[in-house]
Amino acid sequence: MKDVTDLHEEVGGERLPPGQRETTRFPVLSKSGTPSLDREDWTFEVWGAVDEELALSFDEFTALPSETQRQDFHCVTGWSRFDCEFTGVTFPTLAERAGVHDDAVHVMFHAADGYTTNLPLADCMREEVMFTWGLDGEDLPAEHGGPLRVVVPHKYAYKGAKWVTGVEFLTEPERGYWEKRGYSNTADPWNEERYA
Ligand SMILES: Nc1nc2c(c(=O)[nH]1)N[C@H]1C(S)=C(S)[C@@H](COP(=O)(O)O)O[C@H]1N2
Ligand SMILES: [Mo]
Repeated sequence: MKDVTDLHEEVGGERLPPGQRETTRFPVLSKSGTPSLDREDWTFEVWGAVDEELALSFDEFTALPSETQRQDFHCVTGWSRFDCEFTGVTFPTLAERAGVHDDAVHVMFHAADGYTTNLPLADCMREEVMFTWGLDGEDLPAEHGGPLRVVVPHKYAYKGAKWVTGVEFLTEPERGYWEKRGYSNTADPWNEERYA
């Protein structure tokens, strides 16, 4: 299994980012409760600055080349959960499938509860940015974003959309739900970029 729990070395930081405490629990943080989503009646869409707009069923999505990674998870409210095992498709794999245009610079993730979150394309084109449907060998629980969520272990967890149903490739930066409401747009845990 690919282990990316050492990515803090890239920024010269400790494994536990400053101001965080480690927990073995996995708290749930959602702006408005858990939407009930049926895998049989679920579509994942890719649109914007791409060669091929996609609309994939859950079976089609999970048939893309997938892998399991060991990752740490850092919540902006101050807890970190080490050694999560996430199974899914990496962002670069999905991007390659859609064919991203040269003028794309930014990405907006869209979720079934109306949540959005944004990242520069360069922050997404990393092998540890994943669309995941499995946690610790089980289906990803609904409260943690099942059927499918995003994980972005080099950022605070609000950059990872639970219940993700779409990705939009943008030619200009835009802000998502929390980024418009006072959370940091950049969200680097080792630099404690929590609030804007
Ligand atoms: N769709 C959606 N994704 C979301 C959220 C949300 O409210 N809706 N909350 C974000 C926030 S603020 C955090 S800290 C993490 C929490 O993930 P968890 O509930 O699995 O711990 O999900 C992020 N992704
Ligand atoms: Mo959060």
